[in-house]
Amino acid sequence: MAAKLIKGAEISKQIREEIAVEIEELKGKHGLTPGLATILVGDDPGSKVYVGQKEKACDKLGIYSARTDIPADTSEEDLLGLVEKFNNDPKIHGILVQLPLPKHIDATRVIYAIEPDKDVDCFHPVNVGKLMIGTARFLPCTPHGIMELLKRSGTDTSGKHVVVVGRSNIVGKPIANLMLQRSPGGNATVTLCHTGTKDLAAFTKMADILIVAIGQPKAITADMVKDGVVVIDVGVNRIGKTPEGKGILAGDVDFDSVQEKAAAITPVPGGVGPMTITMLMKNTVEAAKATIGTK
Ligand code: L34
Repeated sequence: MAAKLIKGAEISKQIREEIAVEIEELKGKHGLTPGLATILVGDDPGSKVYVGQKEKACDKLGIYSARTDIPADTSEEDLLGLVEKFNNDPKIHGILVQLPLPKHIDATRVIYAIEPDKDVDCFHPVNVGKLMIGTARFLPCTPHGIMELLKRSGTDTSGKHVVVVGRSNIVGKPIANLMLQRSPGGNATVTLCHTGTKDLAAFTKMADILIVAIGQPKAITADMVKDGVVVIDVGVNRIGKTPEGKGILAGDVDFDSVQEKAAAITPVPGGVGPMTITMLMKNTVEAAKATIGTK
């Protein structure tokens, strides 16, 4: 039986409509326009696409967007200076430095430099710590998007076995944490697998909900999952080009075979990706709201 598709693009649209109402209210009642600064270092093709999508989403929603593109050989000091400028700019409520950064720049140092109240990615250790103890204002965009996909597709997580594959700071670690919080959308039993895991399939086969974020095209195949699993595929891998020069994308999950066994699955593209952008918009609005009454 073919799986139900969890359509991130559609769910995303719905959430953006809700965000648009909030923005209207902020502008009308408080004269406040949320502002997002995006910084893109270098010219990684994926990063360019994603930052472009972020800028476009801001424009459509009426969020002020300040995009800064700087060359790959920019020094760490110059990038830190730019972050500091936006930390002090009252028009900017959210700051996003697109990752990955060039090798000569210490990404940790850059993340530490972002004012935590403007850290709409939720990458700063203060915000990561708050996330762990369940008191965060922002949730990281991709994990937050996954939570909303599960919620809005009617997937209950409480008491389920969630298996996460991939231990990145940006997806795997935070989503595992969110899934085990004693709160709606969480309360799951969580297993976190990674490159050190022996017999990965033994774990993925146990999953009621399988979340994969490893950046390896079609790595999870049908023989690695059980019937009725709900699959969230976070991977966006560029695996080639059509004769017309359009990029071909594949997830971390072998969609064609796995969808035969799954109860529900996210497609790539049009699954988790658009949700990441949408939750960034949401966090930017939250960051703007938090400044009301503090000036
Ligand atoms: N600082 N760096 C920072 N914050 C982030 O939240 C990100 N990420 C990840 C990479 N670096 C980051 C993103 O924005 C990944 N990511 C992201 C965002 C959007 C999409 C994919 C990854 C997305 O919209 N993907 C589309 C396909 C777009 C295409 O044609 O390439 C999709 O439908 O999946």
